[in-house]
Amino acid sequence: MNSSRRRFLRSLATGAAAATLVGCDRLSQNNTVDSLLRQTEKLTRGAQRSLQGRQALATEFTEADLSPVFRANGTQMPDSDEYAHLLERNFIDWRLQVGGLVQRPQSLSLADLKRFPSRTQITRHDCVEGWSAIGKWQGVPLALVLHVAGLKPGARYVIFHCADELEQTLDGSGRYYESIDLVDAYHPQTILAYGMNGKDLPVAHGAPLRLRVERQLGYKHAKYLMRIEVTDSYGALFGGKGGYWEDRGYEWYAGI
Ligand SMILES: Nc1nc2c(c(=O)[nH]1)N[C@H]1C(S)=C(S)[C@@H](COP(=O)(O)O)O[C@H]1N2
Ligand SMILES: [Mo]
Repeated sequence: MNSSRRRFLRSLATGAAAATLVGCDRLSQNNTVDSLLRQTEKLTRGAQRSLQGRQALATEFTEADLSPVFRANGTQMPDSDEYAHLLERNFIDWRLQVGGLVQRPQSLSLADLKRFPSRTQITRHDCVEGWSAIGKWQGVPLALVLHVAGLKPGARYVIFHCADELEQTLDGSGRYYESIDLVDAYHPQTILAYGMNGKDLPVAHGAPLRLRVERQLGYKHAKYLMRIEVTDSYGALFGGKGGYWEDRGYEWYAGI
């Protein structure tokens, strides 16, 4: 259970205990208890609201709403020999590594991922650069992959390591990566997508696999996934801010 959910459940329990006290005159006449009850109520409401806020679903659209053109942004073809070889063989040799704070590290082929139950969703993608597009995405819920791997105690974030260097550097510091917390990781619309608009995910949009994390802005939706790492923090990775664009000044939580 993640910490915000734990906090929420704890506040519910406190709230319930407080509610049973409300009927007791002697106690409610006491000002301290009274203000305590009011505070608890406020806390419960706050926790509930923020939790519902994070867990609410993004709007889903219909086939009729699909954008005729879905722009590709950032990397549109990773510039490495490794990626070129994977693409040449139609990603037969590609594996998604799942490691870090997990009980059972995984190495999953595209065929493995397609054997999981899949989810299809038509959503609007919003890029900070000021454009949006509606697309249909098919993939495996991240929650199912995490369930198979099994989280270890201390797990708080999921890091997505990508195949592309958006900024070409000698030390590899320009490699694209992203991170989300467990609230988003277990959100029902958070999927590892291998299909777009009814076809295999095109190279320009992140083949063979990309993240869809529908409650957040475009740059969180890491393309060209190679490795998923479960961690207790993201501070030690790259620039320490949790993502390629975050390291260059963007918000880590890019909620929409
Ligand atoms: N690996 C990788 N993921 C990435 C990017 C990138 O350059 N490399 N660009 C991000 C940005 S800013 C956006 S808006 C979306 C664009 O997705 P699209 O090319 O499918 O439109 O991917 C995001 N994920
Ligand atoms: Mo973007």
